[in-house]
Amino acid sequence: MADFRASTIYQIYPKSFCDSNGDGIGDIRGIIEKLDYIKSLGVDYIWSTPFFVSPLNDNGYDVEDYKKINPLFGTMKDVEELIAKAEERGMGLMFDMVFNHTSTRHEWFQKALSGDKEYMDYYIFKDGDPEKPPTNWQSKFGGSAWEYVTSLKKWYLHLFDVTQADLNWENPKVREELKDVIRFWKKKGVKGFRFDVVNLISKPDVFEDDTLGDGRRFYSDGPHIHEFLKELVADTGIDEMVTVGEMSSTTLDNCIRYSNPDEKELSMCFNFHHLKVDYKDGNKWELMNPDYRKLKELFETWQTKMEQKNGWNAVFWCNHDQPRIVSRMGDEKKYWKESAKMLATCIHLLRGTPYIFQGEELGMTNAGYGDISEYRDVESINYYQIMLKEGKNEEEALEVLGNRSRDNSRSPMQWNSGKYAGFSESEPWIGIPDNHKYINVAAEEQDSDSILNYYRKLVRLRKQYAVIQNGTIEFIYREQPEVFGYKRLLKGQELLVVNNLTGSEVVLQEILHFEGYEYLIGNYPQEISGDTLKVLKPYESVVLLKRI
Ligand code: TEU
Ligand code: CA
Repeated sequence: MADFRASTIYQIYPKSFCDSNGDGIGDIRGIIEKLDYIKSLGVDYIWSTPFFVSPLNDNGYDVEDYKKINPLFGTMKDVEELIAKAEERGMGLMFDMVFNHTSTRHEWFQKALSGDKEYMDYYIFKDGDPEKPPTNWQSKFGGSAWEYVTSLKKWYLHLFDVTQADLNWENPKVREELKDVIRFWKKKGVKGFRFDVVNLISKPDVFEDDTLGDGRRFYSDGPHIHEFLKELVADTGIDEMVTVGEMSSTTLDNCIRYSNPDEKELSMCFNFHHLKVDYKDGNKWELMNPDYRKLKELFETWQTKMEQKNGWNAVFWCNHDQPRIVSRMGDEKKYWKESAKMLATCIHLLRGTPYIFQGEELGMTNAGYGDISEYRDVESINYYQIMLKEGKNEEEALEVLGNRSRDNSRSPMQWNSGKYAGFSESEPWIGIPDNHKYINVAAEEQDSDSILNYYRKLVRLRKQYAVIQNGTIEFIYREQPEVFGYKRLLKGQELLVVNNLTGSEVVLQEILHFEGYEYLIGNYPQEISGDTLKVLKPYESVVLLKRI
């Protein structure tokens, strides 16, 4: 399998990718049907979000059985075929391991509920007064992070939905159970793993109220996190496999340790700081325009420090929890193509492993649902009610969801301009935006200048040029917020990447000199004459290479 430093990874959300049996819900045979399309993108690995047995309260991130396939998505045979057929095409499967919590339907939790002490210790149960939760910690989906069980006269911790009970990683039996899950899928031929909110698994020895926040400072990058990761990786022998940890509210120092090869923990990390630069006062549910200065500072810090300390970033704009980037930081209308290509250029030439979330390569936009009845996501439905309680009216709350809801990325993949966008023969579980009539694979295949074909070029460049894979990075135009520029350097090669983050022309504070450089890629017809550049067009990207 390809080295992750030269690789690009494609993320699939099975429920919304392709429906093979006409029930309006995407499935595993649907992924198998589209393997040639995925291969045509040039990607090396496919990360699929969970399709294990689950009541789907959080679309599979509430796992009831880690070793069984949810019949809604298919069978174990389908999964084995998917792994084999992907491998035939030189692609590896990365499975999503949700090890911070299980569904409360999981047999372990059911046994705990029946009062079985051994299994109660698989979770975090606390005595306490039924009127007062053990701490003031908040669930990330809103409300208290504690649920009282009358029959046990105890509270249990759930950092996410009430049906997602946090596991007690202090318990070696729990750690053994989860290692077994890894060994099970490794034997099935899975080539890598994504670990869900894995930096939240180590809870503090003492559970106390958070007088400053919602409790996350007590359990994010917790006391034994590096020990637990080292043990998990060593005991399951996955050090050579491609692994990525989703790190919620994490720190740079911890992510350097998580991804530095000497630490023998993970290959790389997802951090989300760059996706909070449009959160007003850090609040996801308060809208503001992206703070480009902050965005650039974050990228520069995480890129240069990870380089200095030999850590490795996963670089991405989109996933199944984030709104669509072209809607968020680009332009859905006049400069839709240019802005989508510019945003891709910004991250695909950085130092790190790029991730493409299904539909991002088409420039898919936020779904634009107009009524709360069109939303499906537990977090969005909860916060709609919370926003109304906090005084927003329905229109205001819907506007926030229209920009922030996770459902914006969960609308069905748009394969063609058909009634259900080629996703299914019947009405999908969630709505499809009208713009699927022109934003779809079939249309963009025909257009050599499409966003789809631009993504293919970017993926190819990373394979072709060692400077993109392993070059050092140096940021330029640091003082000009609307210009996102950097150089990648490796003996013999120098790459110059300049992007205009805005929809207006930008005069470069320093003229860009590039004599001896060749034009590599850009999102406007190549009109660069001479060897200087003074003005960038709206959302323009220019990438130049010099062989030194
Ligand atoms: O997401 C973790 C996570 O932190 C997200 O919930 C994110 O912060 C939030 O959606 C942004 O508002 C992971 C999975 O990616 C997500 O789909 C699951 O819901 C969550 O964990 C619980 O498993
Ligand atoms: Ca289906």
